[in-house]
Amino acid sequence: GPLTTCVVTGAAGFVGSHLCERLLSLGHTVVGVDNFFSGRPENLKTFASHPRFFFHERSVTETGLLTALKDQHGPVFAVFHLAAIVSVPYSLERPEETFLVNTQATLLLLEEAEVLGVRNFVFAGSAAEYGDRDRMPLTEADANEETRWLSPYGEAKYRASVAVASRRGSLCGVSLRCFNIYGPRQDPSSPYSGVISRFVNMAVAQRPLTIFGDGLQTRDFVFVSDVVDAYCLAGLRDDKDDIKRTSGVFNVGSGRATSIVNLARLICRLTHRPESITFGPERPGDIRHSTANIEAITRVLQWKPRIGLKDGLTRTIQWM
Ligand code: UD2
Repeated sequence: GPLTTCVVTGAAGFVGSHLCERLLSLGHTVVGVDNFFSGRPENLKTFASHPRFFFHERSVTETGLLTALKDQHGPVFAVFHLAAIVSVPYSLERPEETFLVNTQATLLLLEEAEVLGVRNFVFAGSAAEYGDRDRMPLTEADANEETRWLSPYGEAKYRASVAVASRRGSLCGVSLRCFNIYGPRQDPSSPYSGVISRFVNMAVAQRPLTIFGDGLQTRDFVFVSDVVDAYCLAGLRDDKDDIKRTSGVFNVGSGRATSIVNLARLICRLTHRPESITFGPERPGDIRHSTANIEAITRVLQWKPRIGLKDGLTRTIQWM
């Protein structure tokens, strides 16, 4: 495809930083935005001084942000909007702020992008949009107005996803509903960090892995480079792909269920540690199961996950 200028919000985040790196390596110019609310400067280290990378420490809630970026860097082909309040527990404490950042700022950015002639707008959706469900796997239509969300985070992401996916104009909007993403740069230090970053961190430190509940709850784990593949397929489509350039929402997952206890055992094995696992109380607000149906993204974007769990864990362990 042609070389473009892309805006990545949340550029200093776990996924955003990997996306910037990939876009740069494909030859694109990348304008990164992050206010370091949860993003970390160290995530930018490997590409901060790249000649085609430009960084702005700003919030996506600032009006006229995209216009200012366009004035400075020229026409923008794609906006990858990953900046958000990313913590579910924080969203329960601060629902208004969550809707302001995760929903309202997205709607304003979307409007501005359309006015500025941006071709593709790709949004970081979440499996949290589905709330708690019994029937697996989850298909895109399973999140709807009847859904009972477990957090403002889930509802705010849902509202933004719907707005992005219902775009019918010159701008194509895609929401990628990501399941449990893992890989290098995922911060293991908070109690709400992803289970894989926590388990790998504990195993490497020779501490026991703590399972919340019976460990039979399942999740759909998808490696960060596979998620970056999906972002690029959605955001870099050009005119030649016009017939296929339709707005929509797509699950991004492995399509496989892994129980937390099997995950813990596998991480012990891959780090050559004896199985040292303890069980604690179930975490409040936890959903039981979560598995993605990935037929839609496979069909429309020809995306498929390439890194299996064992391979992805090995890479994460090496990074740690
Ligand atoms: C994920 C997302 C969250 C939201 C949610 C929607 C991450 C990090 N979080 O939350 O943003 O989209 O999905 O449903 O991707 N666990 C342990 N021990 C630990 C840590 C976790 O047993 O030390 C369990 C935890 O109780 C849960 C499972 O592992 O049952 C996964 O937890 P998580 O925090 O990695 O992700 P999840 O699915 O709650």
